[in-house]
Amino acid sequence: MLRAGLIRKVAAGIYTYLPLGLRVIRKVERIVREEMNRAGAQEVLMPIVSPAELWKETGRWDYYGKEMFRLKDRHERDFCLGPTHEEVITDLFRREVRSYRQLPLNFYQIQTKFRDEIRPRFGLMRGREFIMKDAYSFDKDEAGARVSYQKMYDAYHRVFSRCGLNFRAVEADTGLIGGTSSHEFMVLADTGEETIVYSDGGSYAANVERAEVLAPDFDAKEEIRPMRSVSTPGCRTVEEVTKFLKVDASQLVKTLLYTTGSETVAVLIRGDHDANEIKLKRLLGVTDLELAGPAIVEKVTGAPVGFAGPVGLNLRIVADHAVKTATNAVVGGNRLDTHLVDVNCPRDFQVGQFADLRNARAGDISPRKDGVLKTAKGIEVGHVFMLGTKYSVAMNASFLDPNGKECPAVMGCYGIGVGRTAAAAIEQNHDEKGIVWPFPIAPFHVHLISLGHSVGVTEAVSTLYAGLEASGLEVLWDDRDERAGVKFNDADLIGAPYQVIVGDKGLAEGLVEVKTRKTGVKTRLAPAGIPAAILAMASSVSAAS
Ligand code: 9G3
Repeated sequence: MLRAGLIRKVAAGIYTYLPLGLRVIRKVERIVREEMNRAGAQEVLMPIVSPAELWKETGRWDYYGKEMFRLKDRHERDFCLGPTHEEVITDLFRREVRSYRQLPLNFYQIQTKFRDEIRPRFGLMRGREFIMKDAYSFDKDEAGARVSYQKMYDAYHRVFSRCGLNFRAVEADTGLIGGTSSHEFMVLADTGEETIVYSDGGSYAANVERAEVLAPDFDAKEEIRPMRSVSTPGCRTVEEVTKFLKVDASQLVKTLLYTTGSETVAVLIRGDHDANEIKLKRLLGVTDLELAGPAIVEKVTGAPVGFAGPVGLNLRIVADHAVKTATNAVVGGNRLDTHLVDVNCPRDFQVGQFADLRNARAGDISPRKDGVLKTAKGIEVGHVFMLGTKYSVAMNASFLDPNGKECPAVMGCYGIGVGRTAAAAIEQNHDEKGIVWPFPIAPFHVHLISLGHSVGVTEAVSTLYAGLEASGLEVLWDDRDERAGVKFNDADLIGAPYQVIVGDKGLAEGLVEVKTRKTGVKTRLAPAGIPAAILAMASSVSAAS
């Protein structure tokens, strides 16, 4: 995006959209706007500066830290640059809506947000100032909210299909925003920050943060051996212990100590599995959770980090389901350079609660029993949330139901990262030469290259330009006094779906060259037929996708 002249950095995570970049952004916005309108949502535009008072009503003014960009006006009143607009839209609702007759409602805006991310990176992929389409629905009950949610879910499928993207809707965690359920829309790309798991049967897909893992069924074939203490000098990590004791990581049970702000909890996870802190937060009912530091580990286990174990540990112990079936396992001995082997639950240690506490991984049984799971990387470009009444209750945004009873609106919220969608399209559509724009969001459809400035070429080019534009194709004519090679490279970099190259040699035969950027295929055609030829090629591609 920098080399092709789409954006320019102004500060960390803050960018100017240059003409070419803005054309792409506007195309994504138009598709989003059309699909929001088609789904019955009404466009509004809220201010980027929002008053602290509203955020104090929901407790989020105090909950959020440095990520919220706070500022004061000349009267020293507190404001923030809106990182999202649940509070502002709910305030509008409570002022304007009185009766169930006015419901359902869905308001959306395409507007700039600011989140003072600790490490903005990868340009528009994770910026601090960014354009988001955010929508908020209000219904009289859960059933209505589910209808509003489904309308947005379907609209999001149309948006990302129309952008020419290969994406997947996956079950996702609702995170800090609260609410009952959510889906993320992931553009599949190996450079994606998110990990999704999906079943090869095709009916299950989830962000690994959310992906369910079925409890393994118990098959203790192995005879139980008596527990023994063994010396494991300097063996702290799974790798070191498995190598020293010549056992497989699945034979180990890791004891992870977490502090929740109110207690220290021991979490048992099989050695070859990864703990899922989002599942753990949900089980413990906390929002703040972190691994205990060495001092706490030493205090509660009597041993340094690396030797913690459940046997004789006087702490609340929760464990992942897979620990239940671990037989003759290896655990930390709660003493320096010591591990215990042939440890069995519940003979040698008791677990307060078994739960799904690990990350799903490739090869796991699909929770929908439709095959096994695979994993892929993705870029989150959209997120839809069933919010429920968290904000309407906090801000007393209610309506009178048919019996005149005051009821809190049941809400949903829905977001699309407009700039991130454009960046994700490039992640999914590029080659070593540059961008290969999907036709619907390409800054221009045709890159017209004139070789030299002969009268023949100049006339042919202006005729072609007019003909292409008249057929609805947007044309970028490279009329620079540059060598052919430079023009070809820049055309490949900018990535318009089709290139039309006009030179004296071809014109001598009454032909002009058309190159398809995606395939590199070149065809030589008579100029008059080129607009129709390109339209035909474009529609065959979109029909195929
Ligand atoms: C904040 C800050 C950062 C935030 C939020 C609040 C993320 C926050 C989640 C959402 C949920 C949905 C409507 C559009 C779609 C997403 N980062 N979120 O609420 F104060 Cl500093 O924004 N909102």
